[in-house]
Amino acid sequence: MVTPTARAAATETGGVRDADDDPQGDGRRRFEELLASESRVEPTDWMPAAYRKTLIRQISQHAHSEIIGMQPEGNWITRAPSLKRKAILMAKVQDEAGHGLYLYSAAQTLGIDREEMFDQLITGRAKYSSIFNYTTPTWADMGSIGWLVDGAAICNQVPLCRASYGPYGRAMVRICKEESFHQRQGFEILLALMNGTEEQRAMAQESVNRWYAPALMMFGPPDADSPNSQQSMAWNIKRFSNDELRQRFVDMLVPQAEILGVTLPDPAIRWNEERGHYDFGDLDWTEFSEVLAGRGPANAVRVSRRRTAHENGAWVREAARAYADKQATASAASRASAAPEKIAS
Ligand code: BYC
Repeated sequence: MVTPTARAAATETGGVRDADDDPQGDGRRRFEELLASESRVEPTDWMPAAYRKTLIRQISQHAHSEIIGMQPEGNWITRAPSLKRKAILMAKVQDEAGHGLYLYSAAQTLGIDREEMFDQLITGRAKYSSIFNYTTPTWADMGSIGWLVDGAAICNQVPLCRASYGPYGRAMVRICKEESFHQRQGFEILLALMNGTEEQRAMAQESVNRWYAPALMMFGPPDADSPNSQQSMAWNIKRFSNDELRQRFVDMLVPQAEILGVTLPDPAIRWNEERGHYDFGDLDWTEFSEVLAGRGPANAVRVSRRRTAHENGAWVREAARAYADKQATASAASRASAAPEKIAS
């Protein structure tokens, strides 16, 4: 539900409000103080229109990523190699749905309706993480998604727990705890395969070869081509740049790959004593642009499945609305009957 304050704020100027409603500048001063003291901005605080808009953009894209992200793994629930693997995968996919719900709720506190966000997603107007436009042809892909995709998500999202917007930062705390379990289960799937037969080892390596570069692209374009980073960092939403986080991720991956016994598909990876980091090769940013433009291997199927699921769920939303209306009528009637009778004087 959108709060009345957020709704009023959002509808004033077609979705966002601006300095017009803060003529004395008190709201802006307080907002700047909150940022300077590393405090949280809450839904009822005044905030600049552009800050609200950026948050709605990032949080809704993040929510969509969680919901679309259920599809590549959902694909393997019926085909997981054992009952135990099936139960774990089902729990993980359910977690992603939960993450989507926390994030849609956080976005709603900024004055956007959930229906509007869903509409943007199913009509192809909203972005979601590029990574979910790749396919999952083998069981090893469940390992790579956990190890590489959830691993990248943790690198990116742990700093977001300190995001200046309260509802977003708080949602991220719980999400990160669950992502950490997801990352380990992916690592463990790959470890089991790497300790298996020659064929299983080859399957794990082939999958890592496909997921490595797209996982590095999850952090977004290089800093020089990232139009939003600087402002988002000044607002304490993002705490590190895209390239800083990508570097952290590679530094984390290399020793883990050694334990797994897989080779990261980048011959340029080597320890740089001077920088104290691993060097790594350039990524194919044309592929990234293609995926963002809707021309990745699975963009069309992801959005169309989401649209079908939304349409098939119409009766559930209708039933929930009818039930809520019935409850509201019943509680209004019981309040009316409990009210003391007026005694005519
Ligand atoms: N994919 O100025 P930039 C998960 C867009 S879910 C698509 O650097 P920003 C999981 C960007 O939106 C993981 N688009 O942007 C779930 C912008 O376009 P607009 C999702 C991307 O916002 C289920 C333009 O490129 N995580 O882990 O400063 C199962 C310029 O970029 C991408 C999040 O959403 C991309 N990879 O930084 C398993 C984390 N990268 O909006 C796992 C929250 C960039 O101007 N989001 N773009 O049209 C963020 O941290 C930031 O939004 C980003 C991008 C780092 C992603």
